[in-house]
Formats: sequence, structure tokens, C-alpha cells
Amino acid sequence: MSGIKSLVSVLLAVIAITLLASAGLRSARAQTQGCSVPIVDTDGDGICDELDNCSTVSNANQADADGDDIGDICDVCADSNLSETVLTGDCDSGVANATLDTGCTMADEINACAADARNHGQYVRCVSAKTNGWKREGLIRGVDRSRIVRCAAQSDIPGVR
Ligand SMILES: [Ca+2]
Ligand SMILES: [Ca+2]
Ligand SMILES: [Ca+2]
Repeated sequence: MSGIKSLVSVLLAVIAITLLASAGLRSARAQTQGCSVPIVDTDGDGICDELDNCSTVSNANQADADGDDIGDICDVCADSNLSETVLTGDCDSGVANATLDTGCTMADEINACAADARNHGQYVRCVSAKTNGWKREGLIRGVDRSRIVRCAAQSDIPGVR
């Protein structure tokens, strides 16, 4: 009788292990969905490089407060200005506000110019230099650069005279 009991408990244990193993396989499969094979996970946080919003720093939670697809831990501007277009003060340049590799948007960079400038001329020079860089990198066209700089020249930013 005790032989049958132990046989039953062995069988139950085998069934439990099988169920756990298949659940484990399912979750492993779910995590690698969308990853190409062989799976590369540079920072070892369980999220393959191509799906990782910060592939060089371990961030298993993938936190991304501003939703720009660059994880907080990698994001120089974790709380970006995500306006549709680049605004300088109340002047809308009409140029699409792109997110740069740093995780900062063009609007963030323009706002940084305003925050750092001691006077209006310095502000406009900063905007001019930034937009020149973006044009060189092929992020904006010459006409876009002119629109942003013209907007900056006309704008009346509080504290920047
Ligand atoms: Ca990773
Ligand atoms: Ca990561
Ligand atoms: Ca982000």
C-alpha cells in the first residue's frame, strides 16, 4: 500500500515538474519574441538589444517616463518636450520636433539655449549653432534651419533680452 502511495506521489511530482517546465518555456519564448537568433543581450538584462530601449545599461523594467523609446537610464532628457513642432518662445517654426540620439528633442536643445543665454544675441547664436549641426547631420533641411533661426531671432523669451 505504501508502495502505491509513493508511486502516486512520484507521479504527481513528475506532472508538477512538467507543468512548471512548460510554463517556464512559454515565458522564455514570450521574452524572446521579436528577437533575431542568435539572441544578443549586451547588458544582460533579459531584453535583447533590438528590443531594449537602453541596450548598454541593464534596465529590466524598461522605464521610459517621456515615452520617446529611449529608456530613462540612457536618456539625457528623461522628461522631454515632445511638442509636434519646434517652438521658440511663442513662435512656431513649423519644423517637426525630432528626438535626437541622446534622448533629447530639438525643442529640449532650443530650451537649453534659452536657459543658458545671458542675452538675446547669445540665444540666437546658440540656436544658430545647434540648427547648423542638425543640418550637417541631415536631420533638417536648410529651409527648416532658416525657419527655426528666424523664429529665435523674433522670439521674446522671458529673461532673455
Ligand atoms: Ca538588454
Ligand atoms: Ca538595457
Ligand atoms: Ca525616454
